[in-house]
Amino acid sequence: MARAATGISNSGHQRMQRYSFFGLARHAASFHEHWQRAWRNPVMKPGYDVIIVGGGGHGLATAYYLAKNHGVRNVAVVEKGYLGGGNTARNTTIVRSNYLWDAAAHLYEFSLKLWEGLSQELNFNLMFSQRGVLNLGHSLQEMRDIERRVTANRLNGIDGEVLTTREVKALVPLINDSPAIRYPVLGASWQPRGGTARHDALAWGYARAADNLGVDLIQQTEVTGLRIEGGVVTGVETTRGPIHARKVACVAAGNSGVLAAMAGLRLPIESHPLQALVSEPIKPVLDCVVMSNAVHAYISQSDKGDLVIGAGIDSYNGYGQRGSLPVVEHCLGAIVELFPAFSRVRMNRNWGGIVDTCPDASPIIGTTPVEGLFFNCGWGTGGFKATPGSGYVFADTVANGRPHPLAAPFSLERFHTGALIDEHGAAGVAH
Ligand code: FAD
Ligand code: PYC
Repeated sequence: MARAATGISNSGHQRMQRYSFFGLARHAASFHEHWQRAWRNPVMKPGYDVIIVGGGGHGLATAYYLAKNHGVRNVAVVEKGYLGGGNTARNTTIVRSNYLWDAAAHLYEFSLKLWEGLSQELNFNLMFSQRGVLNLGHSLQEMRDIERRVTANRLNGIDGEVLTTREVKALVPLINDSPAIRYPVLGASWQPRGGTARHDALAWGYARAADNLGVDLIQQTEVTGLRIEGGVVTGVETTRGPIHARKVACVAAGNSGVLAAMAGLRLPIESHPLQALVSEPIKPVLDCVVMSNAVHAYISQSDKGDLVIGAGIDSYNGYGQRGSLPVVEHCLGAIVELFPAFSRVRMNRNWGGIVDTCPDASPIIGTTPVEGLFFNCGWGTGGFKATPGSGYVFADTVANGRPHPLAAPFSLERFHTGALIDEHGAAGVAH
């Protein structure tokens, strides 16, 4: 991480390096025995001020900022599986803020700024790496769209450049820059401050920090019903009994439609499978993120050496965390055309998540017609990068019972007023 961005002095860095060296050595010598729990395993109380449904990154971040920024500590995060085991564990870790419209650009940039100080704030190494993100253009129209988006980004103070084919080749020497391929690379947008982070670490960092502030993290407990009396939420039903709450905040990604139905609400959301793969580890060959909307494929290389590859969504709706082979075949065909050298790399694992997509490819954050019931969902294929910003603005929204200014454009109301925030272009690689 760039030292200037962390605000830590040289001597501070040296101290941290010494500390982490001795910390690593101590843990290595302990053979993973007698490690302390990173968070408590609390007994569920009969009631809380706020219940957060969903222990993914967004739910945990919301809990942390509720406790830290608003002093709301009588909070439970209720998770049906294990913390961070949903899309948070399944995503391909790309972080960027190069969205087209002002409302989205401001929200994602706010989140990126939080990322830049988050390892320090949470005292947890998120392996945040600002290695830069390329979005390739393969047609004249795509290049025009890229120019428009980069110009809009710069007007919003967000870093971005339009690169030529030659400049892309200089950044990514392995890329196929032949004009004769099916989707020739005509150029790209480049966001240098974009990059990757460790997805699990984000969940664990927020979980530990929220727990430290007194939040109860309740795992293996599914919310099966919402208690509503006279239009006001009063709690939830769970597989381990009812819990009373003054406010309920649903942050359940692909399962948001199911939760909304428990309150008699219908969200404009479709749940789709989204798949990704990792290869065997290979030597370092790719030091930035490469995404292509047109071919529905993207790739980066993890610190361990795996190629991390993602596909477009499967077009059918579903709640199974798996997709179909033709989507993966299409994605790998495109990757091999762009990177012929990778045709000999073997794939290790393939998995799917359930992504919650809105008609305008933007999230829903805010209040509902039920008093005390809030929803944060619809992040679709692109919510990992938004986790810090989403948690921050949603906590503010829940604490104050009205939308945070950055969240206001993302209310459910927009589907009545027509003030949609069409981000298909920026979200495009996977939608
Ligand atoms: P989740 O992590 O899914 O958390 C929701 C939690 O709610 C789950 O743990 C679930 O078990 C729980 N839950 C659901 N129903 C209930 C219930 N009834 N009771 C209790 N708990 C419940 N985004 C990016 O920005 N960059 C990327 O590179 C990227 N790549 C992706 C690649 C793939 C393959 C996938 C699937 C997604 C990708 N995303 C990416 C999107 C990103 O992963 C999600 O938008 C983000 O992780 C959503 O976080 P969350 O906390 O809202 O959801
Ligand atoms: O939103 O940047 C993104 C993304 C990349 C892959 C999936 N989503």
